[in-house]
Amino acid sequence: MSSTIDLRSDTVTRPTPAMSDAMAHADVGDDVFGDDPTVNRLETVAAATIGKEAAMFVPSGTMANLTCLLAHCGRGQKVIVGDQAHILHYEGAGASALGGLMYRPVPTLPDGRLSVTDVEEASRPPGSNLHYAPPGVICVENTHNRCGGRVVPPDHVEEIAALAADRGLPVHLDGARIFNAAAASARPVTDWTRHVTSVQFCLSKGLGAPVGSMVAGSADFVARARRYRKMLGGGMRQAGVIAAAGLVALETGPGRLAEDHANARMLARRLADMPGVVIDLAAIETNIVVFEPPPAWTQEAFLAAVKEAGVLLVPFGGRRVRAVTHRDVSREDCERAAEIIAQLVR
Ligand code: TLP
Repeated sequence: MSSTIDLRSDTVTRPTPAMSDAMAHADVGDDVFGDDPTVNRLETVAAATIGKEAAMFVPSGTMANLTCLLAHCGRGQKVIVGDQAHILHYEGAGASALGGLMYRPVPTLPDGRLSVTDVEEASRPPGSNLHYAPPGVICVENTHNRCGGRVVPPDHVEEIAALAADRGLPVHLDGARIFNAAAASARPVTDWTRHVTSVQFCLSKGLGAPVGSMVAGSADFVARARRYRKMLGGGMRQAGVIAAAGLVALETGPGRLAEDHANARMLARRLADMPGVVIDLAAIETNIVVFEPPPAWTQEAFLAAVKEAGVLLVPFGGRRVRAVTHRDVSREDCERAAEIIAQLVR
């Protein structure tokens, strides 16, 4: 048993034996020429699973979101995005730095939904008024990372999509953890994806693959996104080696997410019992646990102390810290992490 319990992210999982085996024996070709059979199979399976016409394998969620924004918008257009969105906070401003796009943040509600009246305002067509940047795309996120893994309900996505359709705008879903949303609500992922024009989801988060994300949408859209993937350096040649692990992740990952969610709930309940710890138990819906250490601790001192004691967490804005459960931490690991934190704050 490893002595460190790594709860920094669900991105830290190592390939399972089945993934390693699939990677070692992957049938490969040159994916830039379109002839890597394993990548092609992953793209076909991913498109069918997510309910879209076509899909494209990309190295990361960040590149997935960026190819989508570039494929939806032209220079000088607005990306309407929640003010707590991953796209806004953690993706290096790629859309403005590389694409000449403008992020137009709108308020995110505590449960991860967007303020619809603000989206309405931000997406208004400029008409003949030359002052305003024209809107290019509206982005939603699910599960919502900075809101603590909240599940954004399908009817909210439907509402945003209806508004977008009125304005002739596409909707992009950052569904890095859409399978967690599906598992937590016992609904198919298509309950969300059917409302959006494009979606990205990560193979390398809860699903447990070592690398990779998928972009999905219409065949025309994905063809456009492929040009941007190449432009960004994401044409990966014998990528079947990693796509093979992605196929295993897609097959075996969704079915076990409930376990991560139960572990997160257990950890959250234990934290809620610790004096001074600030946590909203009602907000724990999936595998993300956000909390504040007792006031006697600075965030830095708390993170350093838990690390010293063998538990890795990450800072998460303000005084908040984040723990994420995943395939490589067991129930016992999570119980031990709770015990370690309890002893520290006692
Ligand atoms: N999120 C990472 C960090 O960047 C914070 C994590 O540990 O949670 N969309 C969402 C909603 C994400 O949470 C992430 C990664 C991405 C996109 C980007 O994916 P990668 O890391 O593959 O570029």
